[in-house]
Amino acid sequence: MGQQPTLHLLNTCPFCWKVRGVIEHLNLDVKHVPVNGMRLKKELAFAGDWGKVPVYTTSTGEHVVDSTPLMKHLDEHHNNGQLSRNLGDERSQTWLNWADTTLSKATVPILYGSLGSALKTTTRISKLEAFGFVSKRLYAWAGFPIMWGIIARKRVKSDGRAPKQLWHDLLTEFTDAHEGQPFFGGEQPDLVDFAAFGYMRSVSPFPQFKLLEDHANGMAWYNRMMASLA
Ligand SMILES: N[C@@H](CCC(=O)N[C@@H](CS)C(=O)NCC(=O)O)C(=O)O
Repeated sequence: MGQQPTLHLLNTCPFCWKVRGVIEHLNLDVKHVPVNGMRLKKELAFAGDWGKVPVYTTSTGEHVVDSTPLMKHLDEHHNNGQLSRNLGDERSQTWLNWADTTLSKATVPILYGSLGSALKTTTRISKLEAFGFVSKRLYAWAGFPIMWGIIARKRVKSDGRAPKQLWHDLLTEFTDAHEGQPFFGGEQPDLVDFAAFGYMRSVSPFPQFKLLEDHANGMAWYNRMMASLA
């Protein structure tokens, strides 16, 4: 039996949302442990020098890191690899890679792409995460110009599209790749669906999610994914 498995996470981390989707879909009994984003290295030192969330600790005390391998691990150990059933195909490998490289880069511009949205985002994060009293305020107010100025504007500029347009284009590309099926994986979702779903869902605690809500096919798929959770 051993100990209850744990998932060390940041509540707003997109990579954590990927894993959380699989945990909920499989209805696994996993304890969520939110960590303080300002003390990640220290709080995650128990798992070696990876220093990033998510970190999953199995019932036997083994640590598994890196969201995509971690999703596969959960699927293999608790679901007979059903979600990974298509990963032998080139199509699935291509789109899994697309989610982890292209779609993953779209979350920062939508959350921090303008000064107003950056402030909304850091304020919201400071409420959702397990910060200490001082670091909470520091993050909300010092974090937003940093995220806006340095990171997001660079990304928005290098793409050229407004963050909303970028998301709409990506959702169109992705849902077109479903080839008329309800999910990328066909009748049922697979690991590629859960990777993409995690990135999109990580925007859901923020007001900017409404910018994605008028993508009809994207939202229809998103709602089917929500309905697939236990
Ligand atoms: N490839 C990793 C990336 C994880 C990652 O970058 N997590 C962020 C939080 S969203 C983090 O912990 N960053 C801390 C750092 O890089 O020092 C995964 O997919 O799990």
